[in-house]
Amino acid sequence: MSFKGKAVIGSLLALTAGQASYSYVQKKREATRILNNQEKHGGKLVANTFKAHGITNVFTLTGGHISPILVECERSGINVIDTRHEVTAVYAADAMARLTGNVGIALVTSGPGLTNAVTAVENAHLAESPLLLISGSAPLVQHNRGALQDIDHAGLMKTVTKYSKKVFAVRDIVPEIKKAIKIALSGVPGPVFLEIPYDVLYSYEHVKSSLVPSGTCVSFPMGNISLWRRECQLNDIFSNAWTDKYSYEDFNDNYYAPLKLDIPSYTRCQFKKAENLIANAKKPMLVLGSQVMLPPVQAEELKQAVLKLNMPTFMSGMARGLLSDKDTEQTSKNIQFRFVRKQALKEADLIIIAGLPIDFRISFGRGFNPNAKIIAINRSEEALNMNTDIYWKPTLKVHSDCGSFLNDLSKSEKVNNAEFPAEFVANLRKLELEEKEKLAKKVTDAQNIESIGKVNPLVFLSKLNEKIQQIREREQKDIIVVADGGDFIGTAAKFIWPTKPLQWLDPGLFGTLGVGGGFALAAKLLANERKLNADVWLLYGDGTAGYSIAEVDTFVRHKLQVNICIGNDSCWAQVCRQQKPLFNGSDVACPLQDRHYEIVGAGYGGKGLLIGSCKPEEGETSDKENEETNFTQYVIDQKLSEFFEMKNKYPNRPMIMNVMVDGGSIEKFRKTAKYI
Ligand SMILES: Cc1ncc(C[n+]2csc(CCOP(=O)(O)OP(=O)(O)O)c2C)c(N)n1
Ligand SMILES: [Mg+2]
Repeated sequence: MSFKGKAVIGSLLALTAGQASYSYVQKKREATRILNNQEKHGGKLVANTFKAHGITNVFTLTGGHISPILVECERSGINVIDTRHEVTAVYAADAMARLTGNVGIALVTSGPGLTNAVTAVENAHLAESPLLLISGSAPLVQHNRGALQDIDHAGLMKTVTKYSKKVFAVRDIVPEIKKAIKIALSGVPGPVFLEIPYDVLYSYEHVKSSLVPSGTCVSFPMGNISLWRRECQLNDIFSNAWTDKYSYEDFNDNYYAPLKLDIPSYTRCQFKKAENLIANAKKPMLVLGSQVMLPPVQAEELKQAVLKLNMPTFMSGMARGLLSDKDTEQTSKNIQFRFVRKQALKEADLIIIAGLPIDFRISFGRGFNPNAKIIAINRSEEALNMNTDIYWKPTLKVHSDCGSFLNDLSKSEKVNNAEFPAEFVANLRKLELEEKEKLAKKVTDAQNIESIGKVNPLVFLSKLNEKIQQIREREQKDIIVVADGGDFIGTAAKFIWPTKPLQWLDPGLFGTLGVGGGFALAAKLLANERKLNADVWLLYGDGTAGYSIAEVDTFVRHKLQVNICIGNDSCWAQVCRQQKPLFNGSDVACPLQDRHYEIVGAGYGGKGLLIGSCKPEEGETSDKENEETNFTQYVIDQKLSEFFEMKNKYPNRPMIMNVMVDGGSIEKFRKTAKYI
């Protein structure tokens, strides 16, 4: 080798040695600093970041891997709400996000704690609900050494979230949470996931003493090398964890502050085009989906904007209740419609669809007037193009926050000066009233049918709605409804309708049974936190009740009155109704049995009431009185009064009303019912 070559190799070696010794000294120094901060731990950093992001409640089912977060959340005044199933914790975080516009938080333990939660995460994904799920995981220093629950959590969650990441060092905890929350709330909101290993969350002292052995029985040099590697790994996890650049104690430190969100906004050109389309329309209509409820525009501001736009308006998802009959009557702008969307879509010459993807909930765009101009507004570009190759063609696609666009449009002079001939609205109103009358007639007819032993569901639901209406008016109470089930729920949705925004919660696009316990939990907690005079009603199918009835225990422990009503037809009826005619009458896997859910609820500490008769089990005596009772409108009324008395007597206890309904009547009703 030439002298030059040797010189190059020599200097490279010297450089490497220099660097190695430099980093050795650095590591030594760092290690000393870590030793001086032995008790600090990642859980506190997590809690601080939550506080800085305005989080007041976190939902969980506990596990040793996440204890540091739970303890620090409680110490910093965040409500730690412990549930009976991880899926409930995530549903509750989802509902919290939908109701507050802020990110919802769920914390679960590693392995099965996380896998149990997956359904709820995908539910939030399809519902565009921003939540942050954090799970613990096996210690990094034990990775691939057979530790408990050592699976690839972040990999597992990739397809059901907007962002899924494993945190490898204490110094990354805060930046990763901030980034994840920003992603959850930006663009199209959705769930995000972080996996934080045990040794990133616990204190150095604990990790070192419990996980990093000081001796080895393997002989030199392998044993020593592996011990040295473990030490290095440990130092890496804690290196730069506690610097002077931020406060460990004070969550107001800028280090924890939220990042700026990225919200898509319309262009000037799109706005002008929309103004012109509205100005030239004769029969415009507005369809609102959940996205319109997202911040920054608040519900009240949006309501005023929609009233100003003054066109027939149809609300779905979280936008239900944005307008109520009362608002529209008071302003003499009778623009709220529920039952005639199909007819309106067929006849309108301008359809504005805001915040609703053109999916199955609006028949994929199949029924739109082919000659209508269409303005589609959505935060998702994908949604703006959905099914445009087959069923519909938008005239104007606006990739933007929907509330801001509608709000700004309502302030446009050109839009305000537009006048629409009254005929279109008048005709829709006539059809709407006809639909309402048809529904009322079905109830009247049902009242005349004898209901021995079982309760007629139409009569029951119209009575329940009457009672709810009275409470709204007499006691000035808000009523928040959570809907979880099949046909009984579909029927209930015809009768019970929210009169204010964010007062109706259902799973959304994923059609997930089981959301009830978690959704109701979040709704009641928030109502209490905001000191609202509000009742939460949880409407269940009997099959569906089985998924989350154990959460009655959670309601009891947290002193939350949720009013549960189970429409019990002893069947998975929605599936049965569709399966039987297609498969020669087969009802396989559909029948259930009469069950005393009111006793199950009471067993968990709630107060229960049975309405109608339940068949006795073998060897038990039958409930003669209930079996022979004719459940007329009057008897139903009495039973409901009994329920309301009990509810007033125990204001902090959950109530469970098990209503034994006549399934045949629901089946007949659903066959002829139209989609709301
Ligand atoms: C998690 C989940 N499992 C299964 C289904 C399929 N499914 C849709 S409706 C329904 C029946 C619901 O039965 P029930 O709660 O008793 O209400 P009903 O239709 O009888 O009123 C089922 C099983 C689903 N949507 N979600
Ligand atoms: Mg059922």
